[in-house]
Amino acid sequence: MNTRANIRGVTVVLVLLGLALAQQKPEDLIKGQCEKAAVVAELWHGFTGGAPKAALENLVVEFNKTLGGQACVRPISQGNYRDLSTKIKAAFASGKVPVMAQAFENNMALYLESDALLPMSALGVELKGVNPLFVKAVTFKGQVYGVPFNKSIQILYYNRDLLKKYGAKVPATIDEFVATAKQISQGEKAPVYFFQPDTSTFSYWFFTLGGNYLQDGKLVLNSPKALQALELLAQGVKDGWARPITSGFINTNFGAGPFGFSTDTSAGYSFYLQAAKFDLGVATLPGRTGKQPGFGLVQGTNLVVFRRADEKEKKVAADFLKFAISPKAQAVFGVATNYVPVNLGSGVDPLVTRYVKENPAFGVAITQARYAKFEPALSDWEQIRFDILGQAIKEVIVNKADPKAALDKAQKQAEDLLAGRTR
Ligand code: FGO
Repeated sequence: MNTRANIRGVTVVLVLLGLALAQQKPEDLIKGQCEKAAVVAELWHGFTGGAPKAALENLVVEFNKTLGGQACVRPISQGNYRDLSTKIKAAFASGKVPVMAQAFENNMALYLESDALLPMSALGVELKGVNPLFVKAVTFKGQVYGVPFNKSIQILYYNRDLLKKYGAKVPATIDEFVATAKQISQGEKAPVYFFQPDTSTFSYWFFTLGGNYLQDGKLVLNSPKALQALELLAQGVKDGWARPITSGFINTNFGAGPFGFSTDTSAGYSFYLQAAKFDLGVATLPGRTGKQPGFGLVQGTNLVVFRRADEKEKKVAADFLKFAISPKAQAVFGVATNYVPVNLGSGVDPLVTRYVKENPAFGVAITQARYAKFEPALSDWEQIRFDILGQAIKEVIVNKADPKAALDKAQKQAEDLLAGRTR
């Protein structure tokens, strides 16, 4: 063969190899693993793509390898998180529940109202080594009903290039944050704090200003702290330093203007990094004082097991849950996604320690997780956070409604809902 034919030959081999590798997508591998399995344990999730979905699938591939083709876990995306809980509620009605699903704490409270979840003790799943803060969140009436799996924490994202241009340092307090955002926005003639006018973003400001959603066991949405948090955001828009992002994720809106800051989930990191045409920085959240960072909202979900599922599937699910919260699995998953490893043992895994050194973002999420708050685990909270409080925030930020009136209205709507008057 002459050189050219040789090169052509090599090219053909490389192309074929490429095709073969391309077919080895985790999704396809799982299909193969489940092909002849007698037991298929479905895991319904709310990841739609990117690093989180891929990392989950990679974990499943590794787990399935240990089952030798007899049984398998099959992850099924049901859309986003809210689509997921809607589909699960529909599955309750139709009777076709999966064995496993992702669930927020308030989803768990709802599912528990119909006694739909198995306690971890019944499955022989122990949560030894799991961050107690996350364990507490899945504990209802003294029983643990799920394992924390993909738990995120809000962090501060910033544009290092822009900060450099204005000789600004990373703000450590709310006052510094507002002053810096104002300074840069004036220079850029455009608002540089990107935020989604929703309950997640609001919760960072609310918690950091000292707010609490539950007061003496009662849900309060219109407290003075809530008003202060909402007014601060509304003022930011009025003063030209805060830009509301009303559709899509912040990382899909970088083109909307100069991005300076956001206060967003750590799990967004891989998406931000991919979309950013600037030097992306991350830090712990600005605090009320300089003494400690602000409080980040814990989001992301837990894995739960449904009582009504097939017994053989439950056994596979139990083994998968044990695997999913192991220090190694959490280290691999956390490094890939910037979710906070739920197992404290992951911290000593060389994968994590090396990664923290090389990728400060991951270390920031782990540090910020020490300053964390949860939204209330009320069974009606999902509806409240999107359709009542979330709506009120949008009314104020987008339609310029009066903050006090909007929160008072939200409080009334929530009370009516909780009292069963509007269901
Ligand atoms: C999301 C949602 C809830 C509840 C909070 C609840 C329901 C919030 C917030 C509403 O896993 P997290 O931290 O982050 C998600 C992850 C996987 O999709 O990556 C984030 N992501 C994805 C694509 C992208 O381009 N950029 C990006 O950042 C994604 O947000 O969860 C945070 C966002 C929201 O979904 O709009 O949790 N949330 N509490 N959802 N249903 N119920 O009680």
